Parts: sequence; C-alpha cells; structure tokens
Amino acid sequence: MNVCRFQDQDGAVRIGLMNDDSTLLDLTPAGITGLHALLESDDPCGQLNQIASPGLPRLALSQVRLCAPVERQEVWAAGVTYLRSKRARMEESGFSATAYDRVYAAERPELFFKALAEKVVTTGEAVGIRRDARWSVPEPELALVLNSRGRIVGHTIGNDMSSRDLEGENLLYLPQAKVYERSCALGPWLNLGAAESAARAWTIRLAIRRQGQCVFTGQTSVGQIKRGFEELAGFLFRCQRFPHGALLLTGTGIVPPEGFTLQAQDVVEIEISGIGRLQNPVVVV
Ligand code: DO4
Ligand code: MG
Repeated sequence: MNVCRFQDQDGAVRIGLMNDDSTLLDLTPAGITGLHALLESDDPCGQLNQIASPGLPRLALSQVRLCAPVERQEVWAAGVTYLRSKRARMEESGFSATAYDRVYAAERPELFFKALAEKVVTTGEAVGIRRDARWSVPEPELALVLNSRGRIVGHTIGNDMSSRDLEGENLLYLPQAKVYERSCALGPWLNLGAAESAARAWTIRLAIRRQGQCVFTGQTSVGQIKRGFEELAGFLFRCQRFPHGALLLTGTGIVPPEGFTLQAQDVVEIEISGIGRLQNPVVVV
C-alpha cells in the first residue's frame, strides 16, 4: 500500500492513499490527518483497509502537489553498507581509506544524522549541490520508515546527496559533505507493509539526464545490502529516543564513475521497483 502527504488546492496538507487506478483517496474524512499517527498504529495496513472506502474524496494526481513524507521525524543515514560504496570511498580517500574498510566489516554500522524536514525535498523539487564542492553525486537509497518504537513500518525512496571531494579530503568533513540545503530527497510514496524479504528483492535504478540526454545509468539490488534492516534500526534506536519516529537511509550501491559530477539543471531519477519513482532537478546552493 502506498501513502503520501499532499497539498490540496487550498494549501492544506493531507494524507492520501494511492488507488489501483493511480488516483488518490483523501484520508482526512476518515480521521487520518498526519503520517505520525498512522505509523504509530499497531497495524497501519489493517487500519487503512478498514477505512478506505469509495465514499472518501478521490483526487487525480494532477490536482495535488506531492509533499515530502516527513513531518517531525529525524532523517538518518547508514553508510558503507554495499561493497560498491566501500570501494568507491576507499578510492576517493587518502589517509582515511582504511576507515571504510573497517566500518564495512565492523559489528557497529556507520550511522549519521542527515536532515530534518526543512532540508528535505520530494519529487519535482530541486536537490542541491554545494557551490564550494567540485564533485557532487546523488546516492539512491532505500529508506526505512520507523515509528517511535523503532518498528520498521514502511519503506520509501531516498537520495543522500553527497560532496565526494569534501568527504574524500578528510573524514571529519563528512557532515559538510552530507548536510546542506536541499541535500536530501525522499518519497513521494511511503510503501507500507512489505516484509524485509520482499524489499530485498527490489531493484534500485538511477538515471541522470543532462539537456535531455542520459549521461549515467546504474542499478543494484536491495539484496546486496550487507546488513539486516533490524540490525540498522536497532543501532539507530540504541541509547536514544525518537518520539516522532525516524527515517533511515540504508546506503548506496550505485556510484557514478570517477570524473562524473552533477551540474545545475541535471535531472536525477531514482526508481525502486516496489515503491515508485523520485525525480529531481539539480540546483547549486
Ligand atoms: O561514509 C561515508 C558515507 C557513506 C554513504 O553515504 C553510503 O555508503 O551511502
Ligand atoms: Mg549514502
């Protein structure tokens, strides 16, 4: 089941459920006015099955503006969870290359804070590349949607935009390489109810277009992630609380070749087979 946040023609933000015919059911009259309450339910899919009725307002997607699926949840990210990512980081780094080798094999994963809602964009909105970076890439990633109890209640599409020259120069620059204006894209759909075993069969695809031409394509399988989803969620919720829930990007397995950097007006398109598509133009920030 796919749900989203959307803005209606009066500017109010509402929660929608995707119908089979690609229209949206507005869940507001059924009492679902925010994502958080739905995700806190013991059985969000069961609840949606009970309330989704033909009597709810039905909207064409062209009538609404899709919003990022983040309210007060913190957005975190795991790193170096795919062999491809480990190799790419080791190549870009000088004196800190072994840190990546070690974290890939270590019991404790790399987890870093990525964004609050203010820095998150969704499909159709621009992602940012830093004006002081020379090497900027998208990182297409599956994101886990976690409620306040640390339970994985859904999945969405994420883009962990990164400045590879900054993180390669010195690991201590990682927060600057990862966190800046428009550095995170999510959504627009939250897929609810898929088990980890089903999600591991999904394919992640990336296409980057420049002036209408495709300048990079790549793909990977979610099944290539080295760590279990519960393992990642368990480390995130260790010794800290998330009263509003959290989203956790699970790392990238697609890395454009050395020498490739994003430019303003490129378009980044990420597809995850079980969820949908996230598409963003690029701007310099
Ligand atoms: O350690 C650097 C970041 C790694 C990352 O973001 C990834 O592997 O996706
Ligand atoms: Mg990443």
